Amino acid sequence: MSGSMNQQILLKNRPIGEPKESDFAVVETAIPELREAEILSRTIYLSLDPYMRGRMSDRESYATPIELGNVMGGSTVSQVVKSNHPQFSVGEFVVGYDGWQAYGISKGETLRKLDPNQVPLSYALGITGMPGMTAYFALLDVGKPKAGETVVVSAASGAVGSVVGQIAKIKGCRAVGIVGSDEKCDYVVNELGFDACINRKTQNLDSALKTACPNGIDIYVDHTAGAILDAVLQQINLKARIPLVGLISQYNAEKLPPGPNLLPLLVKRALIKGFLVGDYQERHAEFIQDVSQWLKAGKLKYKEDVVKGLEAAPNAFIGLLQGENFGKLIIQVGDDPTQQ
Ligand code: NAP
Ligand code: FER
Repeated sequence: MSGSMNQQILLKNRPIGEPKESDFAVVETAIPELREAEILSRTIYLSLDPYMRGRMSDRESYATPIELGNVMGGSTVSQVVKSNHPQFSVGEFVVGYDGWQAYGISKGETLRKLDPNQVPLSYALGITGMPGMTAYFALLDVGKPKAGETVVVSAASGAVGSVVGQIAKIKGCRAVGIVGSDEKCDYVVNELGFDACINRKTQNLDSALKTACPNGIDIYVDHTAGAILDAVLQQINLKARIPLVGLISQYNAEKLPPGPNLLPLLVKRALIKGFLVGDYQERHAEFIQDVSQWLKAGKLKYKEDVVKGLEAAPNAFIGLLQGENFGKLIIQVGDDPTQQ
């Protein structure tokens, strides 16, 4: 293959908002001579995935940005056309990370062989690849579905969402998709077997979710953040689980919308969990025993902000919400005979 030409797509500019064609450059380059232990493979399929938008930007993220002028990265299914590597032979099919180019050279560490007799080769970029694995673990390991529960997923006809909903059905759950067209809705329900689907562009999310999830929402696999997450949160059930998998509604955003930036939660795999003290009634004795002991031993300090007179209560309360209290705010309404 030496002497042949490669076609590559480079990142030319960092896109502002939606990427434009002019942010990329298509170039022809000579394929370099293969060195020892290297493999030259011809790209058959290139995966395009939402995360690539993040790599085009130099905003701080979980992934390092692609440098301007470099070939765009991406997962590929390829066929080996030349090999100086003992473990890879010409003609073999591999999945790797050769990027947006017609030929890739690698040392084999990033390549995994594919058996074309199992499933179509391209599946390695989808249902049996990274997106399928995302769906599987986000739903099963984080979502922990139980039969009878309701699972909602956004981008439901896509690479990850379609698998989430179908695994939810396999686990005996009610699966509800959210998508961006009637055609996708029809596919999700009639081909994939979801129980219901909502068109996020034409339907009112709040009322459509109420209708589609009569028993509330137990698991929401979030691919979008933004307005969809907001609407889903209004209808989550007690002890619902929300794997935060993607924030695609913000990937093109130049400025983040008002409200919390959820990306650090995803990047740090942090967990936000609702809490109600009432759930711990049965462990009251445990609490009292420890805290009393720590107070007696001087291990706990405690400060009160005592405001005198019931009539001062409204103002004190107003002040509480403005941070004017310093310590636990108490209104002393009458005498305490135990104190002088
Ligand atoms: P996909 O669903 O095949 O394609 C993206 C879909 O997102 C679009 O078809 C569109 O579907 C929806 N979308 C686009 N812009 C949107 C917006 N502004 N608001 C709401 N929805 C919008 O892509 P995928 O590969 O399966 O990825 C889905 C999500 O999973 C992405 O957020 C991705 O970043 C994330 N992901 C995360 C991990 C991880 O490890 N955390 C791994 C893989 C994927 P509709 O128009 O039908 O809504
Ligand atoms: C995505 C694909 C992959 C994404 C994140 C990843 C938030 C992260 C993968 C990893 O680092 O394991 O679309 O969006």
